[in-house]
Amino acid sequence: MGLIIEPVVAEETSFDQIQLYQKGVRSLCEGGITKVPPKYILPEEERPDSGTWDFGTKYGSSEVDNLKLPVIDFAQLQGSNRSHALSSLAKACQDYGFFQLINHGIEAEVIRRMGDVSKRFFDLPFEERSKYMSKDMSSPVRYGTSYNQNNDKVFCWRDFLKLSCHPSLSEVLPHWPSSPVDLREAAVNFSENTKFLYLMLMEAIKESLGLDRETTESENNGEDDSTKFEDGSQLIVVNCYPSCPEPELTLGLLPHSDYGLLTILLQDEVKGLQIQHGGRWVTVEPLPNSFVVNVGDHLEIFSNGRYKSVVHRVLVNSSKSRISIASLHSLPFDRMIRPSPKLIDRANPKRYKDTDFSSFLEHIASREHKNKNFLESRKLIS
Ligand SMILES: O=C(O)CCC(=O)C(=O)O
Repeated sequence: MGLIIEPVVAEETSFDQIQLYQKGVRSLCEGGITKVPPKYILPEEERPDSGTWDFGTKYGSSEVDNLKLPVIDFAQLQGSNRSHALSSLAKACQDYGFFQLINHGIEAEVIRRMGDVSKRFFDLPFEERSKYMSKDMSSPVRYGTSYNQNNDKVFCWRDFLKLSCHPSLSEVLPHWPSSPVDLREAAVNFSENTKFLYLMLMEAIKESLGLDRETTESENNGEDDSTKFEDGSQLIVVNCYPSCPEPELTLGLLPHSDYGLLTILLQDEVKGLQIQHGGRWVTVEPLPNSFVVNVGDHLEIFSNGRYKSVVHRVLVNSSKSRISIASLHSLPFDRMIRPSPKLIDRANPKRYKDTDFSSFLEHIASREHKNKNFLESRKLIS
């Protein structure tokens, strides 16, 4: 028989219910629910159609809500049309902080297998998935729910599997889930392919900022700059957003920005991702065979504010569950990220304090990560 959770006021949430929420949204839904439990109900002003950001346009109700992001053709970026593609890339990073990447060169089979195995992972019984639950942020594998289930007052309608790719794939691989049996192979292929894409994109981004290899080498006291990108951190996050009986009351992910340099995101055909653009929330139209790429906080810092890390959130819906797979890239965890000296002058003074990954971890452990509050805390000029 399905488990019915009666609406209760938040402070009366019982221990059993807390235990249930900690197991994640999949488990909650498997019990059969017809209402969103109070733990997931956002205050009215934070709900998807609150009007705070969309000037009264109800989400999903109008064509204006759907956004065709700038499209960057990876093949052009690698070919004779590079300078034109670099200008489009610069414009996309400045004006949107997001773009869709087409002709990326990753084989369709690599993407299909990663999507398929991710779905099968979330279909496993809770007992199998729960083997990978951990509170340790530096664990090579973490299964969990919401954004940070140790801190979040209101829970997000999302479960996740996080696969760290560090310090090396061979070291982390034995810790990754052994079921489904093909998960490790599919995720290794996916991570290697997205890492290559990231390295190529960072080369292009540096060039678009006027930073050639010699400039960045001299900034690093002669150390080859490419090593700091090649040895950089990579985290694969598989997000699962089950269908939700009352999607207008909750969110799959609250408004946030990403911490790293670049995020390369694979979304399935179900809409859900929204970004802040032109003072309102707009839905990113899924584009077949593409990746959504976005600027993270570290790239906003590195570019001294020229490229924008844009706040985004995820809507859920009542009929379809959605899966997205994000590959988050940054410098090695022990490296400082700072504005490139070449991008600082009298007209553009240094805008951010130097920062590293541990300061981000301290930040999210001590408060809710909302909007761009980490980047705000690093600002020298408001
Ligand atoms: O699911 C999505 O479309 C976005 C995911 C996201 O924002 C994240 O993983 O940080």
